[in-house]
Amino acid sequence: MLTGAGISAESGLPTFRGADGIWKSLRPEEMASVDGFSRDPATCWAWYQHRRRAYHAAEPNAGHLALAEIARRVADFTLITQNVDRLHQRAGNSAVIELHGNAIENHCFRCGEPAGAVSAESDDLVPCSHCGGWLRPSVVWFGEMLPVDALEKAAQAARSATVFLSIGTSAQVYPAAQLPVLAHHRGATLIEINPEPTSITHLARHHFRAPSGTVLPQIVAALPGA
Ligand code: BJW
Ligand code: ZN
Repeated sequence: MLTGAGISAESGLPTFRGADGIWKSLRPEEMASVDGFSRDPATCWAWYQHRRRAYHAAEPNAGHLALAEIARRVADFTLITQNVDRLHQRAGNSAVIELHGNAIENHCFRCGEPAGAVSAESDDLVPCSHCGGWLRPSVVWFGEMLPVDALEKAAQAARSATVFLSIGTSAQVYPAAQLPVLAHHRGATLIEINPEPTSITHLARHHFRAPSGTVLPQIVAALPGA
C-alpha cells in the first residue's frame, strides 16, 4: 500500500499539487531541492519550520487510524508512504517505509551528521554542533536519491503484492509513482482511493473516488471478523 499527501488532507495539512496545494504559490525546485537550500537556506528552513508547526498541531484522521487497524488485522501488510509528517506512526503504524524521509528530524547540510529533532518555535537557522554548517530537514529533495533500503523494501513489497492500494497520491513523483505500476504488472489487483483521477487510474481495478477518511473505515468494517 502506498500513501501520499492526500491521506493527511483531512488532518488539515495541504497537499502539494491540489487546488490549494502548497506548491500553487511556491516553485518546488526553489524549496525542495539542494540548489534551493544552497541559494536561500533561511527561507527554505523557515518554510519547513512553518510546516513542522502544522504537523505538530495536526492529529491523525480516520484514514490513518483505519490503516493502523488494517495493519493489525491483515497478515503481510506493508505500508509505504511518501509523507514526511509522521502521522501514520502517530496513528499506531509501527512499521512504515518512509520513501521521502521525514520532516521531524534533521541532519547537517554540510557534513551529514544526524541531528534529530529541533524546536519548531523559531524560524532561525540552526548550526550543526559538529561542523557549524546549517541543519536541514531529513527529507528527500528533488534530485536526491531515495534511501536505498526503503526503496528496495518498497519495490519488493510491490512485486510480491496480491492487492496494492494507492491512496491520496497524484502519482507524479518518481520513483514512488512506479510502485503501483510495478505491482499491477506483477499481477496485483490495484485499488486507488482518491477523489480525483490520476496517471494510474486506468490501471486500477477499483477507483474509490472519495476521501480516504471515508473509504478506509468502510474497508475496515468489511474485513472478515469485523
Ligand atoms: C486525496 C484527498 C483525500 C486530496 N483523500 N486523496 C522519472 C521520470 C521523470 C522524472 C523523474 C524520474 N525519476 C526521477 C525523476 C525526477 C524527480 C521526479 O519525479 N520528478 C517529477 C515531478 C517528474 N524525482 C526525484 O528527483 C527523486 N529522486 C530520484 O529519483 O533520485 C534518483 C537520482 C538522483 C540523482 C541523479 C540521478 C537519479 C526524489 C523525489 C523527492 C520528492 N520529494 C518531495 C518533497 C519532500 C520534502 C517536502 O515535503 O518538502 O516529496 S516532492 C513532494 O511530492 C513530496 C511528496 O512526497 C511527493 C508526492 O506528492 P503526493 O504525495 O503525490 O502529493 P500530491 O499533492 O501530488 O497529490 C495529492 C493527491 O491527494 C491528489 O491526487 C489529490 O487528489 C489527493 N487527495 N484530498 C484521498 N481526502
Ligand atoms: Zn555538520
